Amino acid sequence: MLQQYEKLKNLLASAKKIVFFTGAGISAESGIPTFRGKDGIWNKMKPEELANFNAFLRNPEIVWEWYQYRKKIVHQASPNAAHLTISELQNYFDEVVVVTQNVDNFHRRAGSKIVYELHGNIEKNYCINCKKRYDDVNLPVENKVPTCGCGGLIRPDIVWFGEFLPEEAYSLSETAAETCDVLFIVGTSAVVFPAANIPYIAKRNGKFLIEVNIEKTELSNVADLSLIGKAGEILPQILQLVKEEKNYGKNES
Ligand code: BV8
Ligand code: ZN
Repeated sequence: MLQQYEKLKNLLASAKKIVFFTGAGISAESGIPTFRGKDGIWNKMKPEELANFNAFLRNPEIVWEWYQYRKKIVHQASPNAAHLTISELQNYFDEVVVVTQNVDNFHRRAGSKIVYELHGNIEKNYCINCKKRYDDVNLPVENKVPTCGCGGLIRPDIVWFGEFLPEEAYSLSETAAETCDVLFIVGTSAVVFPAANIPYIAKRNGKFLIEVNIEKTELSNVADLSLIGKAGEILPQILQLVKEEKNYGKNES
């Protein structure tokens, strides 16, 4: 472990490009419920009942109610130390790329500039008929389903089960995993594909993988370093390490 830690320190001192692959766990300390944890959303309802297109066609009111409820939680919450640390790390590396499965927009709200959202964004919507976008508007829902001028139903721009991921975001994420120096895996159970391919792509390309999670996951044995603890506590420690390494380098040169 110590040897891996030393390796991480040296890598961070020389790294130019780092990637953060994040899941619901990074927003847990902001009060956003995760999906599969003990108090996870899916424990109360089956994702198939809500996060899929047929459920939406069958029962658009329920699906809209669920997303309005989650949007309200997101709007009343804020990014936590983990999101803010990733944003601050942009001052110490040429490139910090965030590849997130989360739809809560917290990485952008925390100041991260390069964010690829593999499962969409809860602030964005579009018409299922003419595909017209209804982004960043507070749709007049009041328990009825918003409809487009063309008469089509408006849906959240979120990737549901059985739906393809946004092509550009996914291919940019693959490239980031192939070309980075270090990839952090933060707060994900890594069971949802193809998003969970990203860490494996980095591994296949010989990148150093660090996992940050409150418990072991499918990826813990794939990662070079698996740090058990809260993202909001561990990531600030990584930032401290980077500051020491980068300042030390400055004094030396
Ligand atoms: C696709 C949007 C191609 C909704 C989500 C059988 C039938 C149908 C499909 C499949 C199947 N088998 C496999 C599939 C493919 C399926 C899939 O992977 N299913 C899994 C569940 C088996 N994938 C898909 O359907 C994808 N599309 O394959 O398209 C295709 C096309 C046509 C036909 C066939 C195939 C689309 C997947 C996207 C689904 N949408 N969300 C919404 O958000 O409302 S998935 C959902 O899971 C969220 O997006 C979430 O981000 C994602 C992953 O979950 P996590 O982020 O990891 O969250 P989780 O709660 O699981 O874990 C939290 C972690 O944090 C835990 O490890 C916990 O320990 C940790 N943690 C907690 N607190 C902290 C912490 N860590 C650090 N600090 C803390 N404080
Ligand atoms: Zn329309």
